[in-house]
This record gives sequence, structure tokens and C-alpha cells, in this order.
Amino acid sequence: MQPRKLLLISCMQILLLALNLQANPEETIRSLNVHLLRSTISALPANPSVHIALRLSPEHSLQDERKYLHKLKTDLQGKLSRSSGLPPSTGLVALYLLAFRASCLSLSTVEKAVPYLKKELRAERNHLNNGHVPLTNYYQYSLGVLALCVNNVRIDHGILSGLTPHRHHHHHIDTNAMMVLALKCVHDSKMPNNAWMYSNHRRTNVLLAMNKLIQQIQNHQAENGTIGNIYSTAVALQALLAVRDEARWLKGKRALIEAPKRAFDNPMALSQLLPVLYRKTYLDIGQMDCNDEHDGLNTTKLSATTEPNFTLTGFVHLTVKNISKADICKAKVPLRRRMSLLEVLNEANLDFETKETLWGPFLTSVCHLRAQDAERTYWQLISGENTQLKKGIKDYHPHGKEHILLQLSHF
Ligand code: B12
Repeated sequence: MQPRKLLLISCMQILLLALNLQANPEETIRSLNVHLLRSTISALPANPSVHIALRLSPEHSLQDERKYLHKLKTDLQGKLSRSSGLPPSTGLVALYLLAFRASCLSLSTVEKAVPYLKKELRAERNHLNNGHVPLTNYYQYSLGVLALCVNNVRIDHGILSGLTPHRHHHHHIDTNAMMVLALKCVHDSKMPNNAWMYSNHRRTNVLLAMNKLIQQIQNHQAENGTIGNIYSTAVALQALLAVRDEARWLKGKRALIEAPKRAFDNPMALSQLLPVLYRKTYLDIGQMDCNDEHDGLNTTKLSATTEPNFTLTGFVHLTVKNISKADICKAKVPLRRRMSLLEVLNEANLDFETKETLWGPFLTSVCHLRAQDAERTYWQLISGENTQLKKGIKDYHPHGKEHILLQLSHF
């Protein structure tokens, strides 16, 4: 068959699939759920955020979840005993603690985890006092508070007072949303005797901060339902659900269901999306009792998705600039097939380094120039003059003639 005819048929198939997905949202959500489950059987390192999403889903594959949980426990033990790699960050330990609570494990399962997270939160707070920003970022600070709170651990006054929207900082939508979840949890926390865990004064301050943040999120909802980009929309919808703004959640949910399915190929992205499609938030983890769970999910029913095999032509142009916006190196790579930016960088023969994160490889150094967390610099990925890429180097696939700028920037 002629290549053009084949391309036309593939396009029609994609269109039909898209129409089909929109026609049946329940099926779409279920198939996303199966995709996420499938990611746990792959060779990828275990990801606590994926486990959280699977646990918040109405249908389970309990045997697969048990195996994954075991992997997570062993991984965290290794990380905390420093037997492998760098000490884990606040947000990472927080995600593990949320994942364990979502499987109804007791806090003593990994004994060192809570004291470690408390210590990290104190370090975040000290850094905030001295340098006006947390040690990692407000997203992780919030995750840390949320994880302790959902596990019913009382949080020190000093730590809580650091969790306020800062006038001089422009936060991501994602960060605002995670802060809302943490604050909402603190506000609603009760003791075993049903009394409020925090004083009226503290709860009033928390409510004020939360209202400010939620208003910013609400104001950012576009006509089409998105709040920021589709990835921040997923996290923002959790915040909206937490404050029972059902109307805006529904509008956002529609936008997410209509988003191209491939946008959520990355398991981390999918793990942040799935809970809100099921009307769940991380706050629901605190209520989970792990009884009478529906054990009906399996990966075998999933039909294999075939990649449309596009022939690409042209070159990808790479420019690397230092913090003063001066060129430090350039490259031109022919595009013969669908290639990720990571593959393009490899072909370009540029010197570069990456760090593994839950989202995949994070670019840390290019042309012997290293971004420094301490100096708050990072390698920003830009298409053309100033379009920020919405995906990382492994997930983004440049098109022919595209100019990619790797710009050392401040965050
Ligand atoms: C804070 C943050 C940053 C900070 C991280 C540094 C710091 N010390 O704070 C900075 C500003 C540097 C950053 C950069 C980027 N980010 Co960012 N970031 C976040 C945010 C708000 C929180 C991440 C976090 O701390 N997670 C908690 C911990 C426990 O997880 P972790 O995996 O261990 O955390 C590390 C990684 O997440 C890594 N990281 C941060 N962003 C990204 C993006 C990618 C693609 C990768 C691989 C890693 C990575 O930095 C974290 C700290 O070391 C998330 C929001 C979200 N919804 O998750 C967006 C988010 C992950 N970032 C995103 C993007 C697109 C980017 C950039 C590609 C933007 C760009 N065009 O340059 C770059 C990464 C480029 C590179 N060098 O590879 C998207 C990813 C979407 C996707 N589908 O891939 C998100 C979801 C924001 C959004 N809604 O669009 N980011």
C-alpha cells in the first residue's frame, strides 16, 4: 500500500480512537488505570506516587500491589540506611509514607521514616528562615506536612508557620495545590477523643492561607477547564475537590479526559492524574481501611497500542546558553525517525549529564556546565524563542526544523 494511504488510515484510526475515548469516559479512566498497573510490572524503579494512585482507585490487582509495596519498603529502607545513593529528599520520603498509609501499614513499618521526615522538615524550615526559600521547594515542604498529617502525626508549630503563601514568591499552580492539601489536612485534623488537633488560632490562620491559595487556583481556570497546563490541572483538581468546588473540578476533569492520551505516557504524570479522575485526593488516604477491596483489575485485557510509524525529516537545532545568555555550544542533528530529546542529545555528541527522578532523567549538566541547586540554577528546556517545554528530555519528541534551546536559568 502507498505510504500516503497508510498514513491516512493511521490518522483515521487515531481519530476514531479519540472519538471513542471521548464517548466513554469510564472506559478511558479504566484503561488509564490498567496502563498505570502495567507500569508496575515493568523494569522501572518502584515509584511511591504510582502506588498511591493504584491504592486510591476503586479496582485493584491486590497481588501486584502487594509485590510493589514490598519493593517500596525495601527501597526506602535502603535509602534511609544510606546503603545506596544520596539521602532521600523531604518530598520523596513523604510520598513513601503516603503510599504506606494507603496500604494501611503501621508507621513502624519503616521505623526511621517519620523521625527522618521531621528532621528534613526542620531543615526546610531553617533554610526558609535563613535564605527565604525552603531547602528543596514548597511543593516538597507541603508534601512533607501532608504525609505526617495524613498519618496522624502532630506537626510542630514552627514547621506549620512556614507553610504560608509568600507575597514575594510566584508559586507554581502545582505547588499552590499541594499547599492547599497540606493546610486542609491540618485544619481538619482531630485527636482520638474527637477534639481538634490544633488550636483555634492556628486553624484560623491555616484557613486564611488556604483561602488565598485556592482563590489563585480558581482564578487560573481557563474557559476550557485547564488550570495552568494539563499536568498542573491534575494536581489543582485535587485542591478543588478538597474544598468541595465540584463545579470547577468537573470542568477540569472533562478537559483532562479529552487531553491526548499520550500526554500521560509517563507513569508519574499518570499517577498524578488518575486520583482526580476517580474523584479522589491525597486526603482520602487518611480514611482508607483496606477492607473489602475489589480485586478485578488485570493487565491482560489491555490491547497492545501500536506506535504510528511517522517518517520525519529535517534537522533539530540545539543551542546551549549559559546564565548570561551567551552561546556555549551548538549542534545540528538529523531526524530520521521519531526521537526523544534525550536521543537527540546523544546523537549530537554533546557532553551532558542527567539525574534520575520520579519524572525520569533530569538534565543537570550540558557542555561541561553544571546547574547548581545551591545557586538555584537549572537547565531550562525551550522550543524556539521562548516556549517552555512541558515535558522532560526523555518524553519530549522534537519535530524536524525545531530549534531547541537549553538555557541555564534561575528558579
Ligand atoms: C519544583 C519543580 C521544578 C524545579 C525543581 C528544582 C527544585 N529544587 O525545586 C525546577 C524549576 C528546576 C523544575 C524544572 C523543570 N520542570 Co518542574 N516541577 C517542579 C514541581 C513543582 C515539583 C517537583 C518536586 O519537587 N517533586 C517532589 C519530589 C519528591 O519528586 P522528585 O521526582 O524526586 O523531584 C525532583 C524532580 O521532580 C525534578 N524535576 C522537576 N521538574 C522536573 C521535570 C522533569 C521532566 C523531570 C524529569 C524532573 C523534574 O526536580 C525535583 C527536585 O529535585 C513539579 C510539579 C509536579 N506536579 O510534580 C514540576 C514538574 C515536574 N516540572 C515540569 C517541567 C516540564 C519541568 C521542566 C522540563 C521545564 C522546562 N521546560 O525546562 C524543567 C526540567 C528540565 C530539566 N533540566 O530536565 C512538569 C513535568 C510535566 C511532564 N509531563 O513531564 C511539572 C509536572 C510541572 C507542570 N505542571 O508542568 N521543576
